[in-house]
Amino acid sequence: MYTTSTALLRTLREGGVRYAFANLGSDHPGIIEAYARARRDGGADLFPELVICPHESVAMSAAQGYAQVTGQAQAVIVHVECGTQNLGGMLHNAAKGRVPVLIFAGTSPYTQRGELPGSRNEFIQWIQDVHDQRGIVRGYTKYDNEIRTGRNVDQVVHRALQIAHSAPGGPVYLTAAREVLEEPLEPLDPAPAGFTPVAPAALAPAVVADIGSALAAAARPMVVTSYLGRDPDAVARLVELCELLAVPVLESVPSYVNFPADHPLHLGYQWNTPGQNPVLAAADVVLVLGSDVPWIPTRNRPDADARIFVVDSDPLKEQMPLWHVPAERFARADLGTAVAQLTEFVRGRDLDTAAIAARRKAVQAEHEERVAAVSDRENPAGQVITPEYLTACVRDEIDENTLVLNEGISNYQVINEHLWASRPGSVITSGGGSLGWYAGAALGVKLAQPERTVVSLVGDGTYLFGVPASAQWVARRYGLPSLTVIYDNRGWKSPKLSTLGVHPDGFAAQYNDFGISFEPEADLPGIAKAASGAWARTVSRADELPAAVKEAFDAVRGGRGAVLGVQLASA
Ligand SMILES: Cc1ncc(C[n+]2csc(CCOP(=O)(O)OP(=O)(O)O)c2C)c(N)n1
Ligand SMILES: [Mg+2]
Repeated sequence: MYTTSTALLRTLREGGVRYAFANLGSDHPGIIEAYARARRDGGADLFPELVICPHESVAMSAAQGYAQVTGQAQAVIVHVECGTQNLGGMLHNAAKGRVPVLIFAGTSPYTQRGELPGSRNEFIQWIQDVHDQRGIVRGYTKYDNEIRTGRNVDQVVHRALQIAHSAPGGPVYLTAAREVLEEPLEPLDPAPAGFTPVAPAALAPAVVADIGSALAAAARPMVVTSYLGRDPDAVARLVELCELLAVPVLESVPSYVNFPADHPLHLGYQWNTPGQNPVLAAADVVLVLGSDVPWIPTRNRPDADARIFVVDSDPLKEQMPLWHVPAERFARADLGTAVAQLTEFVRGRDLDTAAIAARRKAVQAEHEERVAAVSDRENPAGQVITPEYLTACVRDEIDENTLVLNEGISNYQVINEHLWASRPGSVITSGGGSLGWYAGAALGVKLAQPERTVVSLVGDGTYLFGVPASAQWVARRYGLPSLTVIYDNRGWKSPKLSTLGVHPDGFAAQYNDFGISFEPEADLPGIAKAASGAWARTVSRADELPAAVKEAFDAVRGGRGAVLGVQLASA
């Protein structure tokens, strides 16, 4: 028996989908049957491996995490419209982070009297019949379609993957009704010939000359980037360009490692940082290389006379209704390619080497000053654990094989500053704003790179948004241990900071009445212990911290999942 379900699964695997993160339902008998048949008769290795996820949000961020470290879309299989709704904010993250994921959902059967195999036979199939299932996700997907027959399922799936993988990447969504999934077929040839993603784009020669001449002639040039390091090879190219001209690099809201933190041209990090960045204010040429928020103009912006250039795979942020950077040129290009073109252009020019050498010296002095200030902040304040000290303790256990997932929220910037990450590809974030990504993402990256030690640094609220009971169960079931360190301020500090930003002297501030406290707190690591048998511990004293962090790393390196709750000052 070869059905549309068989063809769908074989096509996914041919298209590079190694795993299908799945949450099953009454729409999936064709798929479940195809797996069972293949496991009995042979051929299951021609399908994606099923990873059962008890919550869809975990499935979605697992697929995102896998694709963030490999570039390869995986599949998420969910149940009709309600499973689709449960993808929720994790779909937002993949869309905003421009990460390819293929989502497949069944639909309610479209016959109700047994006209076709798969026709309705359960009450829920009337209740789950909605007018526009694909519309639920359309604001967050690059492509959606319904598979209407098995005869061309290979074309529809390969087209969806081609679009998902083409820059800027993103999620795609396919549906099929039960009748279609049951349809018997002549076997297809599911090979993806002719469906490669769009090739990387280069800058037009006139744009290379324009930006290259501006950089070469600038007195105080700088680069601002958030996600150039999505392509780890682009980082070395950026280092080469910046070294050639002594251009410093500011990482604004970084979702990848974009420039080595230990490089003397590294200018530090900027998130919701209050106040004006002096280097940005003084810059005469600013090159924005892959950033959604290069600065926040109400707090911090370049000089009105600065010459600004934007190079991005998505230079106009077409999915954002309100966005503007006052640039003199916007160019769409692959960042690694564009940077290599600029380097080549600049190499062919007569450069003012004395001015460049002087700038290099000045930037290096600033860098050293900043490093010293950051390292001063790591000293613990008595027995109170500060986020700076905690991050330093974690950093001490990190080796070249460790991957950090940063979902530290009000501590995003502290984590960047004190991790001091210099290896491209060693730190990632969700790239979006829906909390709880770490829990599934840790599973996805561990599946993709089992040899790596995976560490999530998360807020206490974020820990819970990740549906840890579900994610931890998956971790044990599929042998995917990781370490989660909770920056536990027993509440949601960020909405408190947001309120203070708008109403610094309001009632909430006067009465310390923000409604954000989690006291009395749940046993957060205990949730993981119950779900997966993870190593679980909470610490609150600074002198206990280094040993606890080491024990947690030892547990995870020994193959056991671990959750360390670290009590900081209350939010
Ligand atoms: C899915 C989702 N719900 C709500 C929010 C709004 N939100 C932003 S930050 C935050 C608090 C997060 O708490 P925690 O992880 O403890 O970090 P903290 O702010 O305390 O550092 C909330 C609720 C969000 N971004 N995403
Ligand atoms: Mg918190």
